[in-house]
Amino acid sequence: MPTATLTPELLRQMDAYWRAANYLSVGQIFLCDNPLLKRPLAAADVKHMLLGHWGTTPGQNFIYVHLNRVIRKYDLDMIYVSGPGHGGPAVVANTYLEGSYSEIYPDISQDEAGLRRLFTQFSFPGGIPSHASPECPGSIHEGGELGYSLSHSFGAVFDNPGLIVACVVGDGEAETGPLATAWHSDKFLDPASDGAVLPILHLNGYKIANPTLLARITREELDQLLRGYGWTPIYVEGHEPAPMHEAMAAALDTAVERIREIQQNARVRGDITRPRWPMIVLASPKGWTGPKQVDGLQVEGTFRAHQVPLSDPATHPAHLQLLEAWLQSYRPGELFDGDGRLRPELAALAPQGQRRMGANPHANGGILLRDLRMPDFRGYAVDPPVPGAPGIGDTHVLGRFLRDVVKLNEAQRNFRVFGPDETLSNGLEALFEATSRQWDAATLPGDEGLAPAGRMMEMLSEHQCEGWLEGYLLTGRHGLFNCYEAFIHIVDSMFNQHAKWLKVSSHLPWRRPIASLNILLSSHVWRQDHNGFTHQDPGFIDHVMNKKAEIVRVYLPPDANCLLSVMDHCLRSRHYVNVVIAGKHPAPQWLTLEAAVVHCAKGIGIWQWASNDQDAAPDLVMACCGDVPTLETLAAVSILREHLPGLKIRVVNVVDLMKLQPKTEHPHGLSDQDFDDLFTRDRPVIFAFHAYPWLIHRLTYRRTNHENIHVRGYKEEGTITTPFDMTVLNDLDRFHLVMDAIDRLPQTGYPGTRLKQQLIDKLIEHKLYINKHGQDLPEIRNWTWTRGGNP
Ligand SMILES: Cc1ncc(C[n+]2csc(CCOP(=O)(O)OP(=O)(O)O)c2C)c(N)n1
Repeated sequence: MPTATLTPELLRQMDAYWRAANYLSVGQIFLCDNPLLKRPLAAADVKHMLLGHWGTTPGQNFIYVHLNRVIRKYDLDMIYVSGPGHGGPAVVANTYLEGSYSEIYPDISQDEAGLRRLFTQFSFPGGIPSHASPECPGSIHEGGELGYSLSHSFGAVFDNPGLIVACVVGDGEAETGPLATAWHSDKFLDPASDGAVLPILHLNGYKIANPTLLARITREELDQLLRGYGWTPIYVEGHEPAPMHEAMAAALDTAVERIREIQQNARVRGDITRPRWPMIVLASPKGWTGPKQVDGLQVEGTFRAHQVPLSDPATHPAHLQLLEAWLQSYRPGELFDGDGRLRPELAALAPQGQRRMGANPHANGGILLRDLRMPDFRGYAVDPPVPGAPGIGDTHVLGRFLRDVVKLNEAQRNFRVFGPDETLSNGLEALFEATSRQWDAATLPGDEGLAPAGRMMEMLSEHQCEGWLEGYLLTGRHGLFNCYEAFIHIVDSMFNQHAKWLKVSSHLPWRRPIASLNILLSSHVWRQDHNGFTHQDPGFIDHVMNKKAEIVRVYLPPDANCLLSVMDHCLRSRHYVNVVIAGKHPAPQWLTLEAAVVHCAKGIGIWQWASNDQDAAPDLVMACCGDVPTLETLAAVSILREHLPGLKIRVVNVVDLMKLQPKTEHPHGLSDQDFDDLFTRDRPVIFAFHAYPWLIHRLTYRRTNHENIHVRGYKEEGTITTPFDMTVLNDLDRFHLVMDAIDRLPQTGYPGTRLKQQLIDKLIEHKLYINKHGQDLPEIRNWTWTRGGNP
């Protein structure tokens, strides 16, 4: 429908700018020379290896030039998220045209030589990847793994009231689980204190080799779907450039004005009705403006346009001709001067300075990052009168510390806690003393802890929690994701992508470090008594360990004071993924605060107070990592010291799992000498571990004493049973640990054999007791550390 949004002159210029971006995109995919087509295109001008995605690119170029117009018209603070990030040529082309690219990479200058390098570097060894990768200015979202664009965008606008994220959602991407549920993010946005997300559903109809679902349902169904998610769609549909420019300009004006109106209503008039935010559906041909037909098959407007539509122009003269005609169809002579510079009247269409989406500081969050104001964690310490004194549950103690982190940073609004539905269940109830769960949907009398604005974000989608937090961190803020240990696996893949982003960006000097992604795993494998087997899986850390050592950290604090010390460190750290595993159930407290601080600083250490090898080499090392394994180890040590008092036993506790790796593999790793000092070169080591046992072997296989390291951990035995029985099922209990030790210590002789027989009897007694009483033996429930049986 014709509108008067654009003057004919502006329409002509915007179309030219779009053609320039398309020209640069095709050039990036195909050319290594002759960037301005000053001479007829030759086979030698074409790259040998053609990699990239054309299909999505012209649509994204179209969106970008139109966003530039509204940024200028309304002076918007806007960034661009490319859901189908494989349209990398589009974001590179546009940031190049607006000048932000050359500012960061002066070698890719705005002239003919720069153009040649721009084209050659794309998807080329030593060059840049084909996605909206960290190398690309203005990007906070690589879009390689599809599905996270909307949640990243929402994360970016939380507590950024002036920011609008224009988020291009691929219609294929929209089929993924994470994206499908991300539409609901609109119920978690506070129009008063957060910014806005403008989703642009790019309905180009196809994925790699299939049509997309959203393009093959009726427009009415699509409309109902989007409205059902709470959005107000505005449709822009067609393929003729001129009416499409008109329609897109009008749609964007409507959307921006509606966003402003919603924000005004909330901010000035205090209207807290949940808004129906605008979004745009852009239905345009896949591979728009590209070759219509290749080798007799339709390409434009089909799935065949997805990647490189001309397979090998360098060896295929007809394809070379098609490529030249395609490039010439953009009339580069009208767009660039003889030196390869964008003509000034076109360059003037781009926003200026930091308003350019490639130069917006929100997309380089480290620039905006401010330190958290941190309470002194020592003020939250528990004070165990003796090692092993009962505690209320470690995360409950941590909750008080986090509550005050929230309070102290209320004014600078740069800290949030994310979780699927478990912040309470994970023992962080103290947070509710300081803040609420942000919730913009309806509330009913009797609801608790919900408010239009709050520091906690809870939606039963681990994908949203992770994605929101990533977006929040990438735009320069801080946060924590708390999750049941078993279900963090749901975001294994998102963790991968974020870790990759961190690795690559840490090597780009212009990208400043961002706050670490902190993941607190509670309700862990050993204490899922009421949920049973489905909720028992400690394998996330196996997965985490695959990532670059410079990025990942894994902590298993054995008690509340250690947890406080670890979390204080994590919240201050930069550019890591920190995984912290902690219990929420009442559990013994081992270390005073001072001892905990020293222990956590070392990351691993001998617990002298539990050992008796001070005056001689140990006969045995009892190592533990994790709260429950630590308890079972100390209980085993007390049995050994009582019954076999001649044994010299060393207790080693591991908080920082990375200490076990060689120094050459991880910056935290112990040197071989230090490792041998702790674990000896030849004595048996019984290692009780929180997670799957093979991880410890994987980390220590190069160590001198590896052959003698005997690991007990979770071996996929679980059900609803008592806490102690969970350890028995997996041979991690104190009795098995003692028997393991005896088996490796022939010098224990007959007393050892006799003790072993007693413990076998004990295990039978345990089974009979729990089957009858439904709880653990009193001597297990009431066990306390008595210093090796000599209180
Ligand atoms: C999670 C995920 N699964 C599969 C792929 C492989 N893949 C790359 S592009 C693509 C199709 C994308 O379609 P759409 O989102 O509509 O993007 P566009 O058509 O604009 O290229 C697929 C399946 C991927 N990148 N991520």
